[in-house]
Amino acid sequence: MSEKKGSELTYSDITPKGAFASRRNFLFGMAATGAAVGGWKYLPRWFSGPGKGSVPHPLSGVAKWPYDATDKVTPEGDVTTYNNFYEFGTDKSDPSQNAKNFQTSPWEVSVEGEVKKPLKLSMDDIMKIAPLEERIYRHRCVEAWSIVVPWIGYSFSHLIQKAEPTPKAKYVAFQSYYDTRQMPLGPQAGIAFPYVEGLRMDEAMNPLTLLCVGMYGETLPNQDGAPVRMVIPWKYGFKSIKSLVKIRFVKDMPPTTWNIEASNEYGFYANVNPNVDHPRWSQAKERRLGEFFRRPTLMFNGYADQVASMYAGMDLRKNF
Ligand SMILES: Nc1nc2c(c(=O)[nH]1)N[C@H]1C(S)=C(S)[C@@H](COP(=O)(O)O)O[C@H]1N2
Ligand SMILES: [Mo]
Repeated sequence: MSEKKGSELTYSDITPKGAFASRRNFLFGMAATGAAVGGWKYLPRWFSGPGKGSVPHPLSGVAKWPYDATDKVTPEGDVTTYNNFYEFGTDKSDPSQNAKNFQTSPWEVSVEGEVKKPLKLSMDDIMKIAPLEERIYRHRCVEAWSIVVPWIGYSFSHLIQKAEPTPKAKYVAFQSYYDTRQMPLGPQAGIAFPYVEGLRMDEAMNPLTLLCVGMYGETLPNQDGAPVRMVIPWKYGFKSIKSLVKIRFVKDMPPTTWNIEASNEYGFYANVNPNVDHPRWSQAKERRLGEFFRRPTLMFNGYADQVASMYAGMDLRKNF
């Protein structure tokens, strides 16, 4: 195809998967030269039509982030078919099957609580808060499997700044979408919904904490948390809450789904820690999807330089 600037791309440029790869590389190359940032657009999910669910579509003008994990990126097909998203079923293959018709447009995220500026954000609003970046992060599930994913989003701190938390805000509480009409398997999952999570304010402000709207060059597939999720790469995967609808700034440590279900197994912090075993299995190693041999798990999932100082003086065996 002929080369166009990110801002010149039109709907007709939205191409099937294979043909897209070359343009994706081109766009990231452009961003690296500093030309494309700001030209991004959130393209509506029009092409599957109402009632048929939504399918991922390319995101343009995504800048390259300079601190990527250098591990081999996990094949997209693994990341989109091996999921935890209990609202759509508890088997790893369930979400890709059962989230196909999940309606994610229109979408609204409510930002509330201890803030000077409560917000009701549409996806278009969310896409405008900060320029999008592609960030390759390692992602480690508490179940000892891991993936390496090129996520698309921006530091959650940009949204925090927009909401202007008051000095009383010490934690951020997150809540996922939940509706049994769209998630009929939810009641059988054995855990309470809506799914809730939380971060301490400094964790939420850490530049690694990503408000995520896409992966592999496109908007998020439903099974990976469309249309907007959190990604917190130094914590076990269950902290990275999907399909966000509520962000509440609060005074006290908020309840979190897996801690509610089994507080002896899942703590609030959930920092990846090879030295603290899960009561039922070791956390020393992990299986990277697509690989055969297990690899050692790294402290803070390899992000210690960026995050360890936030936990200085804390007993990480107690605060697991
Ligand atoms: N709403 C919601 N968010 C969720 C979950 C879930 O069941 N429901 N599972 C969590 C867990 S345990 C993991 S490992 C990651 C998986 O994200 P992925 O499927 O995109 O790899 O999502 C997390 N976010
Ligand atoms: Mo997980």
